[in-house]
Amino acid sequence: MPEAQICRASGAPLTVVLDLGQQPLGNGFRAPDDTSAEYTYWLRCGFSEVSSLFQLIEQPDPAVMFHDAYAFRSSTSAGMRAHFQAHAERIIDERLGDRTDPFVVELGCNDGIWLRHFADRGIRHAGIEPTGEPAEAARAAGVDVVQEFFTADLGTRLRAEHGPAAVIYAANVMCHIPDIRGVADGIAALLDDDGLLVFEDPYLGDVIRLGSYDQIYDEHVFLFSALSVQAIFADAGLELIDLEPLVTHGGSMRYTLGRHGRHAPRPAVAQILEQERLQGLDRTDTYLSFAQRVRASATALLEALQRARAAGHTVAAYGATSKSTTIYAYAGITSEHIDVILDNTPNKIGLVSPGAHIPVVDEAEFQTRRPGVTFLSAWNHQREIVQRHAWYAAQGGVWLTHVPEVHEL
Ligand code: DWN
Repeated sequence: MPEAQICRASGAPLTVVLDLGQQPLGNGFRAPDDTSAEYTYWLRCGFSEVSSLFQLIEQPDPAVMFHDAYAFRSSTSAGMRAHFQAHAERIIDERLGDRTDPFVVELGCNDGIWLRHFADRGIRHAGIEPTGEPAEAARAAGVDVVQEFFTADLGTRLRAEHGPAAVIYAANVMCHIPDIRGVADGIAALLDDDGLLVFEDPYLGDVIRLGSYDQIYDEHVFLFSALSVQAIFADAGLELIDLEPLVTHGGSMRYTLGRHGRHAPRPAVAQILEQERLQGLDRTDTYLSFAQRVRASATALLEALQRARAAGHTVAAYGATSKSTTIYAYAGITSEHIDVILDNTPNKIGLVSPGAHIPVVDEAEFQTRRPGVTFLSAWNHQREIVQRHAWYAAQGGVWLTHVPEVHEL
């Protein structure tokens, strides 16, 4: 198992700031009758003040996590479909309008939620997607897929075959790639001289502010801040030219970079870098205090679920998320505390959750089961889920969340 006691970006020593113990794979859903030994790894986080990069010490091999039956599908959320459509249209209008035959690349295109809008308009593109079933779904949506991990070598090959890329995009992907320097080199090789690298990921500043430690799991080898992104891409000759805070996934940041000196950075760059220093995102002690809040949050959630049980309630979770795997394993939550997890992803239904082995059932069963208490494990989709099920609270059902602290909605 790859283990880094040194920072993957700077090579500087890491300080261990958070220990979440032995964990299964975040997306390691399995058949209820599967008795094979479950893969686990030690989820510890390190920090380097040299790069300001928050990262996992150990990460399972990418091939173990991102295989052909990779469970997550981007298009399960109507809110996310709208988010990616709006962004694709903005890129087409603002960035591609005056270009002749531009080439657009997305790293980790999953089921084609973003790139399908380029395919629909006949724009040359390539979706890089190593996992088989999501790649198939993207192809079915008309997307041209290259079924590989993105590397420096692939960046060079793509340029030789298709020419330079006007835009390289990645959503919730960059933070998954351990060889971040190799990726930066591949992007530098592929990007047009005035091209843009645009990517969005869960934002470290929001994780610290909200105590959303469930953003930490095997797939997220990094949680980025603007400070760390600036440090990572500097060696590849790229600089930050814009930053946009997003509400998606409970708090994300969209980073826009270009070749050094080719674009005037927007004022948001200096403002957010300064805000991050004020929040202490460049200091080890910030993460050591965060670790204490994480322990308290996990204990409070377990106790809330125990109280629900003691009061005789049936208990469900809403959303078979990768994130909740971290919570269940760290807090010691199992099928003794939660009866079922409701979810709308066809390939998760009928399986049990990683580690905790809680059955995943169709979200349509929410109406018939009417659990007394429902832990909103997909808290990042709160508005979409809670609004759609307004009947639940109206009939006395209780939503429970752990963000920003454990409380009833
Ligand atoms: O970075 C990642 C993000 C983007 O997606 C990946 N590493 C893996 C995955 O993380 P996650 O599983 O924590 O993502 P979500 O989007 O929080 O998962 C939501 C889950 O809830 C999905 O299984 C779908 C389900 N869901 C549902 O059943 N009904 C979601 C919505 C909105 C719904 O209405």
